[in-house]
Amino acid sequence: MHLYDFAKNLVLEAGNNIRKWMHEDLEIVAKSNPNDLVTNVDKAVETFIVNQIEAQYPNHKIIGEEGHGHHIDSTEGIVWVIDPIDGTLNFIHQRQNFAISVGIFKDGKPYAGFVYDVMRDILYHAKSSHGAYKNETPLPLLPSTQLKESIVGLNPNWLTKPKMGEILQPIIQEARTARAYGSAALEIVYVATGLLDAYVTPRLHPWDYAGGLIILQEVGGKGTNFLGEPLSITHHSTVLIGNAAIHEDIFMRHLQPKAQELQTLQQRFK
Ligand code: 2AM
Ligand code: CA
Repeated sequence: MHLYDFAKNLVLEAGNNIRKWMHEDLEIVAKSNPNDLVTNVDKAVETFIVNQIEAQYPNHKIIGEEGHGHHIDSTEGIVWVIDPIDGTLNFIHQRQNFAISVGIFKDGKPYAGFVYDVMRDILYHAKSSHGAYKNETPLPLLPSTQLKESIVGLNPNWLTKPKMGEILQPIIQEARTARAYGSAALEIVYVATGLLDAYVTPRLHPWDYAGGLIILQEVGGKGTNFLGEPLSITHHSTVLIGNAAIHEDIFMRHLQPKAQELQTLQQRFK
């Protein structure tokens, strides 16, 4: 089977498993802090996906949030970047508004991206240079918007952080309004489908954005870190996502003038 079809089926099957497993008792464990939670389902879904890939493609590398390949530094060959459940707090509290995110890269270049909104049964997917789809419907190229006429996605917790809050507040003040959905992967595909015009966040891991990024690029959107550099698929980063025009607008007027301060903050948020 073709790699793209294999990955697509695998993501859909993993979503089926989540819908089955979520009705059993959830075991919830805190990771780095009391609000950074993981469940037995996150781990079981990652194990399921990794086992299937390893059985079919033993030479592929796999980076997964729940413990796979965190040592991987080289992007040579085929690299899968996986978040079994993006939006774990939504999964625990709401049992909805979470996604499976999978990005596949060939020698560091985007090959395919999948973001599966499990409870709505909507698969956002894209193969590089072949366009992006919401289920079977092709997604159109994004229009250009300026910040003042735009909706910006942002986790409001960041506005409470002293230094980063000061950098982000003027962006939100200038925007038409802000929205938060609690799953970075979904927020990125919401930019790719035009529900949001931009998404800004000071700290994401590659598994949060790898899948969404490829979908975004296929509709002409842009994703970089706050310094305008390409997003890493092996290390975490600040993240600025948008249609090409608003990305430029936010970067040039709000972030680039603060590049020195952001350099320092970027270290802190690592
Ligand atoms: P998760 O649910 O897979 O942990 C919430 O605003 C979004 O940010 C979610 O996609 C969440 O992913 C991610 N996230 C939460 N805490 C994070 C952290 N400390 N570093 C990076 N990403 C984080
Ligand atoms: Ca996760």
